[in-house]
Amino acid sequence: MRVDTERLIGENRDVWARFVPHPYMVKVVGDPGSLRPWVLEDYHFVRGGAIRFMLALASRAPPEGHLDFLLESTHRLATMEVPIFLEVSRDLGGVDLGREPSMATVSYVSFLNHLATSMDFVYGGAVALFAEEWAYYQAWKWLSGKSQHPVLVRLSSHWSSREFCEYVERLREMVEGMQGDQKTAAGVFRETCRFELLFWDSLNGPDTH
Ligand code: MP5
Repeated sequence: MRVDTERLIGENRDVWARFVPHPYMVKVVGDPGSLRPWVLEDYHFVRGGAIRFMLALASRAPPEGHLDFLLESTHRLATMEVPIFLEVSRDLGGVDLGREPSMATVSYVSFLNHLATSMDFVYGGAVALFAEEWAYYQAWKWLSGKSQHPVLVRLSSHWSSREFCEYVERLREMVEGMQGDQKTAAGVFRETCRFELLFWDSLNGPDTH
């Protein structure tokens, strides 16, 4: 059976309502300096988590199918996104990226890595990758145009760009083009969305700095 991504998105309206826009994003628009905890957390998410997660997924992708796409996307993260964190950290007056991340970030990353290694390619990692990228696209698209602060413009122009949108749509096609079980996909999709919400909630919470 084909996985229906619109249905997955529609079933999680309660989650989107809580983070598009997320109260933390609203705070950031008013005070871009409050983005500092995000820089640390997302740097760890991407550097220590997403890159390895995508490599693990690529290692299980059928060679005639999505291998090249996943490898290119992983390369883009390592070469384009990691420098963004360094640049933004500097522009916000220096964020110590060596500090340990919150347990929300640590558990989100281990959830993704568990999926990539323990479930089969479709049901696990591909659905989760689509969910986290789709969620991020929505979050940053909301912010786009709401502030002229150079750091916010820099970040929203990356995660809500046309290129990023095309990448998310390509992930959607990848998920829809595979044979999958909608119920399992729905479980993975929902858990990923809830982790995404937890990530944003924790930026407002006591576990970060
Ligand atoms: C993404 C991210 C987007 N950077 N951080 C979180 C918490 N969720 C999603 O992923 P990518 O691979 O950086 O575009």
